[in-house]
Amino acid sequence: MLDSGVPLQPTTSVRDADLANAIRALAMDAVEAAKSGHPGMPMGMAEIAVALWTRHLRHNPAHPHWADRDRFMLSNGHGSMLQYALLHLSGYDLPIDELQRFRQLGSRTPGHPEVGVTPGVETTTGPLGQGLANGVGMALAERLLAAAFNRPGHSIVDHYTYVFAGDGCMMEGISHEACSLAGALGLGKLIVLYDDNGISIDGPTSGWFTDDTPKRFEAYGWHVLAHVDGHDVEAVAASIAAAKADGDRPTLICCKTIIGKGAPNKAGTADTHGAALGEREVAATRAALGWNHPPFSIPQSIRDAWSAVARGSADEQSWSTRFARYTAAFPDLAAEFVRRMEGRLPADFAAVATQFVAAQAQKAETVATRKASQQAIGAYAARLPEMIGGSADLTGSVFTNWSGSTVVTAKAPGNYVNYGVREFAMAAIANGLALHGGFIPYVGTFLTFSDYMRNAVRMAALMKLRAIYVFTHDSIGLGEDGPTHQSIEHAASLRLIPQLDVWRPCDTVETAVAWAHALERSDGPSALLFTRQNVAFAKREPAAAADIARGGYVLADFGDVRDARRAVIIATGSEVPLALGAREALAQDGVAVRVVSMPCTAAFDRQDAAYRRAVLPHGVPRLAVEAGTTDGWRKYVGAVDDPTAGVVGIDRYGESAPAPTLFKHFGFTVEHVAQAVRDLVATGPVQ
Ligand SMILES: Cc1ncc(C[n+]2csc(CCOP(=O)(O)OP(=O)(O)O)c2C)c(N)n1
Ligand SMILES: [Mg+2]
Repeated sequence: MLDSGVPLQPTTSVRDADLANAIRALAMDAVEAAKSGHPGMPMGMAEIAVALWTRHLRHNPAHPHWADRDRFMLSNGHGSMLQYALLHLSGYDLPIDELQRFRQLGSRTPGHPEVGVTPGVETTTGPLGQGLANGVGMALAERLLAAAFNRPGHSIVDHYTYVFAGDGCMMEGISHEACSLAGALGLGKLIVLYDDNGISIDGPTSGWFTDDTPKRFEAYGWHVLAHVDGHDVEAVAASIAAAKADGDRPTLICCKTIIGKGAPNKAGTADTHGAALGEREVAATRAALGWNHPPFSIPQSIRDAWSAVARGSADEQSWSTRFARYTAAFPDLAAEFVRRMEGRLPADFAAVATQFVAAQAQKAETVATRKASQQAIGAYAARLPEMIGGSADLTGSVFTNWSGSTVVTAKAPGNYVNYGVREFAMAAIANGLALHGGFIPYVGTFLTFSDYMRNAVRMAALMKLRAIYVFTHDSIGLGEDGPTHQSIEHAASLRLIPQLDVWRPCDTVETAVAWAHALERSDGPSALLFTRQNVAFAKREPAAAADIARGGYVLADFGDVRDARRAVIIATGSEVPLALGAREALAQDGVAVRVVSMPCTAAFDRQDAAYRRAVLPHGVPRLAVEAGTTDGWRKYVGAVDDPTAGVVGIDRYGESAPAPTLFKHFGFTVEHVAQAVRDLVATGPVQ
């Protein structure tokens, strides 16, 4: 294995018990200081943490972003003090005063671990089960990156992914989705340590969680090490060694533990789960453990034994030496590896995108926007090997594949994942792929099933990950499948997620721009909403095309209508052609209409006030048209009691019928839109 030669086993006389008790003390004292937090899990997993962090984990506290470090994730994120204690003790830039400010405003020790806030935290956890799914994504990333970059005699990608998980993670459905896929893909370098303490918030889990977890994971095709004593450091360390020896299957190590171990009166009870132990129990715990040090005071000998600084630096150095040899042998590959890990697009990508957008404008094709999306994927993925696609068993409908797609299997690498019908895990695995580095994940399903993925989408936004969601069949326009499949509130509700860009493009050109924007963006995820049905190509001037990326722009202006009263129609996606049609119809009546296409409200909101004012002038009646809930559009058109503000939308569920019938039924016709404008203009003040 990739060994620097520095022994992992601590050579000092400090006992494992002292190492574990240092975690216990920091956890209970920090929770006590905050009067808030979860001491039970860190106290119960302390020996497991000692086994992993002092015997196996390869990481460099001085350089948390070293590319080939092992990844560690705390899926049971409520035990955040365990991770903060480990980071502090092993030598990360997380001084003791940060632990003293646990859970306080502006500290680097937030309530649950957050990537980007605390050095060494690899993913944001807290919503149970998702860290586990992130781990599946990380292990998949390692596998695929190794296949792409390693060469005989040159192993530059070769690390493990370790996950701590609790009963809550195992109960959550996403653990089934993610671990089932991990088994099918044979992710042998994924090692999960399960904190099997039989306790969750409501008490002993025997009343509501009686699965045979080892058998469950064996059925997934995992390597399972059952009945390990989670308080025996040697036993856990040996299990991890056995897990590493099985390269073909992910491993679950079921560690029997006692929650809150060390607390004489509360250990083994749910009382330790999520509340400070209290002064008396803390004192009793100190006495029981023989831990006679004041709060936040760790003896130097124990600090020295915990420190991973020398070992980590040596490990990274040994990797750097190997990477230097690799660079000499394969300079282009090495540069590409660095580029991908830094998340930089190739220098010519902007030109590729500009050219593709221009070509789509030239072709002026009328297609379904899901088809336009597939064309964009083909154009961009050909230049971006970091794009890793996939869908939740709807590839033939959502068109997330392209001519260069090769499917990932247990035996072969590729750039396309058949996630199966597992939307939530798909999104959380995508987060893991993005977090690992080296990949831009994009995943697809029907827009209405975005609800299944929602919290992972939210986590991607919170973590500012470059993940891309292809959500097709975006309205009643999908037709006969009916209301279960027809999105009504989904576009509006996705737009509520901060840092998520939601695009609903109207044609091939807007689709090409939306995709480019999603790929170029490095500070958050993007949801791309596409139609099942064809949408007429919208001709536009080059100046208008240049403004698409601003999220909202003038597609067709007021024009020359004699004696005109004026109105603005804002539309998105498949409703843009209706707006254009209404504009023509209204010109006959002496109403001059500007059509504003608004594919991305978030991007529009980021424009300066002058631009926004220029696109949506004050004092002109406004109508928004979108086949979805109306509330969100009030922000752009005006309040419900404003007679010059209107929305043509749908505030009820859809119906089963052919799409043209439904559009008519719900008022999405040129005539109805035109009439809505006439009503606004008639009731509005004379301009
Ligand atoms: C998705 C989700 N639902 C609910 C919670 C609230 N919650 C936090 S911890 C917990 C119980 C977890 O039990 P377990 O994993 O066994 O943790 P332990 O008490 O053993 O530390 C719950 C319900 C959450 N964090 N995430
Ligand atoms: Mg538990």
